[in-house]
Amino acid sequence: MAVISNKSLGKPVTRRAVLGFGVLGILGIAFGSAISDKLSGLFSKLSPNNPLSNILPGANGFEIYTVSGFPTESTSAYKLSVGGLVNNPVTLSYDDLLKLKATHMTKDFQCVTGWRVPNVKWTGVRLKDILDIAGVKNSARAVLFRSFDGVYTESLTINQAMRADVIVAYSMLGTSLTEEHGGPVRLYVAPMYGYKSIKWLSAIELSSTVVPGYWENLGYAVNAWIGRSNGRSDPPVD
Ligand SMILES: Nc1nc2c(c(=O)[nH]1)N[C@H]1C(S)=C(S)[C@@H](COP(=O)(O)O)O[C@H]1N2
Ligand SMILES: [Mo]
Repeated sequence: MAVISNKSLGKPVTRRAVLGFGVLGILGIAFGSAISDKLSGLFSKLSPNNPLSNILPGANGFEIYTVSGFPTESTSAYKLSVGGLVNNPVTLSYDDLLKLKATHMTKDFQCVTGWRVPNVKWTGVRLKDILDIAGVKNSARAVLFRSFDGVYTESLTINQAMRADVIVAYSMLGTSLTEEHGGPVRLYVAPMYGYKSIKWLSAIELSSTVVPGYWENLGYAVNAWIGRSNGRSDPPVD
């Protein structure tokens, strides 16, 4: 695969990523990275609810979203901590996740801004299986998720987290999760809008109350059921 040095990202990126970040990349080369960094910052503040976000189209119909750059972590360094109100706090490596029972799903991905990618192949471990390993205490009512981007967070109630269609995903679109889609590991919450599916997942914390996530603090619904929240009338998913 062609590797092109892209000034605006400050490191070599793959051709696929350059296609995704083409506009900012070209501006970065034409005007220097300072301006494209400012544009990146502007984009971050505007997404995901502004049409300008369309300047970063991804492959397969996805838009690539980030509020805090593109953090990198190798599969060998990757760690997922599970803590808070659990009986056995654990830290799982990427290999640990691969050894757990795999769940495969083919389901749509729907962003609250309106774009939808049908029939996406996902593979990962049911969140429920991971929570069962850690042993959720009776006092736990909610799950908080952190990203190793250091900024993005998400939340689910215990009941939502235990659903069979909520997975800790390491594969998407038929390949290992790419960096831009949140690799090595992201959450996939099939029945909810895309902002629930936190990328670059690093920590799962059980808590006594729901702690609203990044976009939820900015006004988006905490219970982000597709078609039943955020004032949209999309058909509900199964
Ligand atoms: N860490 C992190 N996760 C995130 C986001 C983000 O900005 N940062 N954006 C969310 C939103 S609004 C959507 S629609 C999806 C987009 O997933 P994609 O970038 O793989 O297309 O990621 C979600 N997870
Ligand atoms: Mo989104």
